[in-house]
This record gives sequence, C-alpha cells and structure tokens, in this order.
Amino acid sequence: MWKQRIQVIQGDITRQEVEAIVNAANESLLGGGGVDGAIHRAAGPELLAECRTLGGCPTGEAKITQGYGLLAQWVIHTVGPVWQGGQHHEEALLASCYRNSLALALTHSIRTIAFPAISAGVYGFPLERATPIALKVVQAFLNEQSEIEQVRFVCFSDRVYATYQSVLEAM
Ligand code: AR6
Repeated sequence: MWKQRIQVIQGDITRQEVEAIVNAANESLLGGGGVDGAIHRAAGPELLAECRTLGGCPTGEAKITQGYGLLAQWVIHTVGPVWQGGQHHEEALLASCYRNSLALALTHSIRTIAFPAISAGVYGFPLERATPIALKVVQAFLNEQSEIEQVRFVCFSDRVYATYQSVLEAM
C-alpha cells in the first residue's frame, strides 16, 4: 500500500537519516537561502564545489550530488517553478520536480528519500495547491514501482505540517 511508504514529519531536512534528501534549489545550483542554504551549510563547501561542475539545472528537472557532511549519502537538487499566478505551467513544472527527483533516485538505487515543500517558500507557490501535487505524484510513482521504500515529507513549519497531514488523510 503506497500510504504506508509515505511519512509526514515536522523537522529539519538536513538532519534526516535517509539515503537522499531533495534540495529546493535555483537554476544556478550555486546555493541560496531557505532550505538550499541550510543544506549547503550542513553539507559543507564540497557540495558547492560539486555543484559548480553541473552547469546549473532547468526548472522542473533534477540533478544529483553526494551528501558530504550530511547524514544522507546523496542530495537530489531540483528547481521548482516561481509562482507567477498559475498560468505559466507552474503546476506541471512542480509535478515534474517530484517525478524527476524520484526517477533519479531509482537510477541510483536509492530506497529512502526526503522532500521539502518545493517552491512553497521564497518561490511563492500556494501551499494549498502545492501539497496535493506533491502527494499525488509520489502516490502514482510508488504505485508504479516497489524499489522506493520510503518517501518522507519534512515540514519545517506547523502550517506546512498541518497541510500535508490533512491532504494525505483525505487521499
Ligand atoms: N528543512 C525542511 N524544510 C525547510 C528547511 C529545512 N531546513 N528550511 C526551509 N524549509 P524555500 P523555494 C522549507 O524558500 O520556495 C532558495 O534561495 C520552507 O519553510 O527554501 O523552492 C533557492 O536557492 C518552505 O516550506 O524554497 C531558490 O532561489 C520550503 O522549505 C529559492 O530559495 C521551501 O522554501 C527556492 O524557493
């Protein structure tokens, strides 16, 4: 059952003991604020050095690096869309972030992965719209394959945590 492989927790993604954590990056992949800044701080300067070799990442796609100082062995960097009102393919691009991150995890035999609420911070994607997209893409992906054992949504705030819980309960 897909739901048993999904976990919603409140916490800091940099402290998760999973094989891969997902970073909500920007197209440069050279760091920033929010969860991106926290991940780079926790991983150390080697992460930025590897990111510099990647040549950036288009919105909706994902690239992988090692985790360096993190507990996680891998970091999957994905670039969420900036919310521009909803008429600029934002929903499809956000779905692609989750799908491409999971596909990259599969090709690296990663079985446990943690996601932040991609685009729901500085990029301004309304949480009420972002959360069902995240959960539905993961649901569909888990139903298609059995290699990924656990997907953890790490919610930084009370509001994000409550939203994920209620959307998941209703599914
Ligand atoms: N663990 C888990 N979630 C976190 C953490 C953390 N340590 N820190 C923040 N969040 P944001 P975006 C939550 O703004 O909207 C960066 O500068 C946060 O509360 O980090 O995709 C990049 O370089 C929110 O719920 O990412 C880009 O330029 C969620 O993570 C831009 O921000 C995402 O918020 C990307 O914006």
